[in-house]
Amino acid sequence: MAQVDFAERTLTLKLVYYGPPLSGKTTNLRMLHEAVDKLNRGRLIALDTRDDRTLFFDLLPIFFRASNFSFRIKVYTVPGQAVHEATRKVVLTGADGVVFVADSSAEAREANRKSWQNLEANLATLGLEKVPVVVQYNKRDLPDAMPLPDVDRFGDLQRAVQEASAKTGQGVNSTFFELVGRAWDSLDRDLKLSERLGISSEVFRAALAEHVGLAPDSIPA
Ligand SMILES: Nc1nc2c(ncn2[C@@H]2O[C@H](COP(=O)(O)OP(=O)(O)OP(=O)(O)O)[C@@H](O)[C@H]2O)c(=O)[nH]1
Ligand SMILES: [Mg+2]
Repeated sequence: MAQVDFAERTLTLKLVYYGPPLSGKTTNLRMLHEAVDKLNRGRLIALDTRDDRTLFFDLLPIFFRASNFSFRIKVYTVPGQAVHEATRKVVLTGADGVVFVADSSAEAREANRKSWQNLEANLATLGLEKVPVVVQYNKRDLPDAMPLPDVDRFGDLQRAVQEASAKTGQGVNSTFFELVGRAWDSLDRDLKLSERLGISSEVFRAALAEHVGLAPDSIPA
């Protein structure tokens, strides 16, 4: 759950990139790191083995101010490999929002489904069933990417999905915006953030856009 300190005027959000092995979670974080103004980010911590598989987690801290309030966003990735189940649970604890990075290839269908089930089970165990989850279909650039109408919507045919080719950065920022926006809306419902901080959702989104290198008018609705 987000940490809000009304006296100190700080809000800390925890966001987690989840998904099957090699779907591109760490790549999303690396491209996000590139996109964020140097003044608004901390060091990207990537803990991987020699073959680039995430061993523990990655972390990118992002911070910015809006209306005299300090926002801190801690963005994590989990390791996708099955063997790291305990780590995934620890990283997911206290999340305010999740991006599920699915692999667009037809061959990855089963791996996507297994990871989705694992996410749902862990969210339930941690009491996080209401946390917003944004689904991203990554690797749209590869020839074996499934056409969008054919991709798994994980039990909700109306579910919106984000398209990305994280390797080139395409779709990375818009996915992040969708997630942060939905995390804000969800916390606003629970904690009356807009009212208590005197910051509207639009002002929050515009300040975020300014600091992660997107013009406010290009933010997806
Ligand atoms: N063609 C293509 N390759 C990608 C894309 N995104 C990631 N990759 C590649 O896929 C491989 C795995 O990417 P990672 O970001 O390390 O995957 P991960 O989800 O963090 O993997 P784990 O940490 O093991 O769970 C790397 O070789 C990336 O360069 C993409 O959009 N297109
Ligand atoms: Mg990784």
